[in-house]
Amino acid sequence: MIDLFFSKFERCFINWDRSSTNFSTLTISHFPNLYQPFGQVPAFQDEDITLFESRSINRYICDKYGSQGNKGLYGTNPLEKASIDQWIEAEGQSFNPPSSILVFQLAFAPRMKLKQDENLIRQNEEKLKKVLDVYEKRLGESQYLAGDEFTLADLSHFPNIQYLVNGTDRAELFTSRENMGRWWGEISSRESWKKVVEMQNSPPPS
Ligand SMILES: N[C@@H](CCC(=O)N[C@@H](CS)C(=O)NCC(=O)O)C(=O)O
Repeated sequence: MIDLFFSKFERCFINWDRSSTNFSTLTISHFPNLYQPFGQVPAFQDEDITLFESRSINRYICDKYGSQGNKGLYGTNPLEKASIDQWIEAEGQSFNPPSSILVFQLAFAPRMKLKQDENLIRQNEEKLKKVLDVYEKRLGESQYLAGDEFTLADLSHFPNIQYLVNGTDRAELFTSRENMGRWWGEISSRESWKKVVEMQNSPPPS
């Protein structure tokens, strides 16, 4: 059994039975710092190891369990892996900083009844637009970020885009760009992603 702890707010975590491709959510009573040194989520437990940092967790799952699923998700040779890694890094270092601020300010702050910071929103929208111009060019050259196959590089962008497209009024940041809109339409209609969204929208487990 593999546990992906997703919340220190007693919300839920994902319980993955390795003998199948099924996931289920469970509630945990607490999220001890034991699992994640910064006290954040996610953390990942597999047998006797515990990992933190979402992108490292993703790479580990692909390397260790690739043969049970999409074998090419994290590439099958060093060059493919490097091509995927460069876009995972672009996500972590260029895309995530402005987009995660926008997710918090636009999607979460209103739900948490927190005041939105208009300056921060404006600044990060400008930053994100510049990053998306680079993505738009790239997605005009290949079907997916790392080439013509769907990979972990594309997958790493799902969560923030999902929030911004479906949980805020800023969808057009993505959908108004021709290549980006085509790419998002394609990847977000994958059955596996639809299942994740369904789980995310379902009430917390009791
Ligand atoms: N770089 C870390 C970021 C972890 C992170 O920022 N987690 C957020 C949720 S997405 C969190 O736990 N926030 C609550 C807190 O910091 O108290 C990763 O990708 O795993």
